[in-house]
Amino acid sequence: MSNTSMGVSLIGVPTDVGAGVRGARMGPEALRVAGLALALQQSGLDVRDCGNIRGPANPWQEPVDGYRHLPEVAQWNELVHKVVHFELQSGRLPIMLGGDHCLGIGSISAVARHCRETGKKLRVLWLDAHADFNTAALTPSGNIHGMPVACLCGHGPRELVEIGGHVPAISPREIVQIGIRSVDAGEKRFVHEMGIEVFDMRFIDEMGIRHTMEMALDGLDANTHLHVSLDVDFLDPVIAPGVGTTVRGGPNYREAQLCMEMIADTGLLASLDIVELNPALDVRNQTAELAVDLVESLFGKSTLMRQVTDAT
Ligand code: B3U
Ligand code: MN
Ligand code: MN
Repeated sequence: MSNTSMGVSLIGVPTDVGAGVRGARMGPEALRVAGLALALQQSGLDVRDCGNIRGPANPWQEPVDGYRHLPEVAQWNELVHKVVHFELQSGRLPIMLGGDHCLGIGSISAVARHCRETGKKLRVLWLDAHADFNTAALTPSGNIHGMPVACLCGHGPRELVEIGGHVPAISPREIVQIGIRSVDAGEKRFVHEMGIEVFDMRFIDEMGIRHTMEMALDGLDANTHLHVSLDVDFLDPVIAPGVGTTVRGGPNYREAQLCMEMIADTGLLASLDIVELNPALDVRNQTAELAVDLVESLFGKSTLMRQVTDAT
């Protein structure tokens, strides 16, 4: 390891305005209690906990014109965009502790802006049970955590699509989805129409997680900024019950570990979201502890075997 350790910044975003179930607002604290900062320090990183962003309360209202809480979602995402962009400009690796997945709009628009400013290529790995590609016309719920990928690709309300000033914030070619197993009918058509690369659970079942990750990570080079957006409902609910919208049949512990280790092996991880953790639905903080465990692997903690092999 080099003598200047990499700086990572934890950014707590305690809100569930984009979700249909409340509780993800407690996600940042649950991750802290599970020892995220210490685990990263022990991986040799220079960790700064920036504390929590403060934003509007969850008004807990019905959807209006197909969107629930649009003004509040826009405010939170504007704040996230600013903080994530600032940390990237400061040369640090931002880890956004959600919060629900609507916050991916602010986070990833900031990452994309940073890539444009620095001439980097962007690859987003969207690890999720859901495609999060709904629009006001397609959504069954009005919950904006089901819409961030569509918004980032330019399909959504002006307030969200224009965050960061570049529309669309990302191209569908820059994102790869992994672990998908719950997609609404209209959403499915739209995902195909937009040409998003999706490695769903059927693909993982047939090809295995190793081959899936090899394909998802194909074409990266030293100039690529790799962003991971980890929706904790990506994981099988047997190991990760603390999420608002569980979908059975997700990656198990070993598959999830290999997924993280293969991302770590690229050496290109440059920003991360951990979202949708809902401590109100968890059992003894086990889902937060699992997330910390996986994040350690994502930052290169691997088995003794691998270290011995590397050294020879
Ligand atoms: N597709 C559904 C359900 C959903 C999406 N993301 C989550 N749930 N977490 C919707 O409401 O858009
Ligand atoms: Mn999601
Ligand atoms: Mn999800």
